[in-house]
Amino acid sequence: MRKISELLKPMLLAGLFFPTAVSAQLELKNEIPANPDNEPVEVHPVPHPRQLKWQETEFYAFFHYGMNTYTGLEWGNGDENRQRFAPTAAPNPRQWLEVAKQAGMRGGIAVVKHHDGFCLWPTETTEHNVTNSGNEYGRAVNIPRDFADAARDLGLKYGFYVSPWDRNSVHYGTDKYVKDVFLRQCAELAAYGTDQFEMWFDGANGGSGYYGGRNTTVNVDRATYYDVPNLRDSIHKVCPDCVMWGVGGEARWIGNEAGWAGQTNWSPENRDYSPESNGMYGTENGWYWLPGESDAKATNQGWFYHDGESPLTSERLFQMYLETVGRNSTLILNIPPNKAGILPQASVNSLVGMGKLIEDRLGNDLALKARITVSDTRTAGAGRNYEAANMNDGNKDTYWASNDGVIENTITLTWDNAQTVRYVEIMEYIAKGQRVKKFHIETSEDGNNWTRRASNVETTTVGYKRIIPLHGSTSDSYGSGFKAKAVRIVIEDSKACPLISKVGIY
Ligand code: FUL
Repeated sequence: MRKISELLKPMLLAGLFFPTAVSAQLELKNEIPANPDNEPVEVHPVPHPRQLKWQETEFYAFFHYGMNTYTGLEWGNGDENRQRFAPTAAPNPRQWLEVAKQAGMRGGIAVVKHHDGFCLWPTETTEHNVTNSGNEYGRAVNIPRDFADAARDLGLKYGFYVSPWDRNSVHYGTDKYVKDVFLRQCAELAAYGTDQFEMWFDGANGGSGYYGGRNTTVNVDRATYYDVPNLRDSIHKVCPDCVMWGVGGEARWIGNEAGWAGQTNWSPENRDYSPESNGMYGTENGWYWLPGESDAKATNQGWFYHDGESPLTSERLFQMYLETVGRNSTLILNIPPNKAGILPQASVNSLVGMGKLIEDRLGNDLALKARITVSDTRTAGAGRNYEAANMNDGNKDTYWASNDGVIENTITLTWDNAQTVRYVEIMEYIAKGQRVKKFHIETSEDGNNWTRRASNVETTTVGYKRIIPLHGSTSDSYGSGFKAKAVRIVIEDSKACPLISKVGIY
């Protein structure tokens, strides 16, 4: 390889540079950026602020409702007679969201167009919409409007599922479909509220369909066909906090529809990952922030309502919660509205039961009345400290940190009297990147002798939130608990000094 000086020589001889300019350019600046708060440096990649807000939604509902509710299909072909959309009563998205709230959810996403292309709002992009449906109830439907209004009223986040694949549109597969149908539909939906938290674009893209009578198969390259960069930019201009899921590239599919994430689950990921094999786990040294979302059904049949379906038990749903929200993923749990456009009572009971389990089991944080001590505390800065007490102050913006280079750490919570403990919750301050690689948990009945708990669990990553059932099982997680005067979290390995914003003990 030629030395730089040799490369520069001809230029200097040609009089292109003055020697002083060259030396000024080559001189390495040794400036240390001001850091009056002694803040730890980020471990890249880090989340965009909208991804952070999205992550905090944690647990939200999915509502598959539409033409399929009346045809009994899961994937309509696109040739369904519009008259078949005929609700037996006025659909009531407010009831959907009230149940979601009682289940402990913080938001919901409504399907407003599935692969059959039938739109649940009066769109200008296609005739295949509610205004041409079979009865008065149907013609009055405007799910995005009513869903957004109800969500705001109930203090919940909301968003819409709009299928990029459209088996009805004669234009599907052409540029015209993307510009005049799909992007315009997304823009129409964005107009229902600038405070949307997520737009959902499913992965099923292209194949056979009606396509306006063409009755053919249309295949597209989903990576390029939908003009995603343009879509993302235009939606973000109006809905700055709206995470574009799936083809939007801001949150990843967890890779199964069974309601579980890997015990080891990194939010960093690479662009070329395989969702089916790696979605559950992420990639430790992945290049960009692509957090996992787990979509799962709360009922035993399809995504849409089917006669004869029944809900999963509240216990099973609680297990899903532990295996998703408790493993650094969000959970989007599907509850199908029925032909009357409401959630059936059996689903309501199961969901409300789930909410009660979450509240009963994870609602009384014993850490709030514990003393917290740590093996090392980062030196405070002018305007910020990194004290252990930041982990049980109820403030997500404060965190405990150790000094740079101090990777192994212990966090100990102690009570005067023994408590019965079953779950430990740990949250990293992920705004500065996901760090923890290995930890374990111990309890002590007398405050002196320690026993390792959940030793069968992969206590590797933490991420935004990790919940560990101390007896090691998520399927029968409650049990009788352990008597403990103290609980100790031992951090064994981390990409850099760990930053923990919360420890909860239940
Ligand atoms: C998939 C779709 O094909 C299913 O019908 C369902 O909507 C699911 C949540 O996403 O991609």
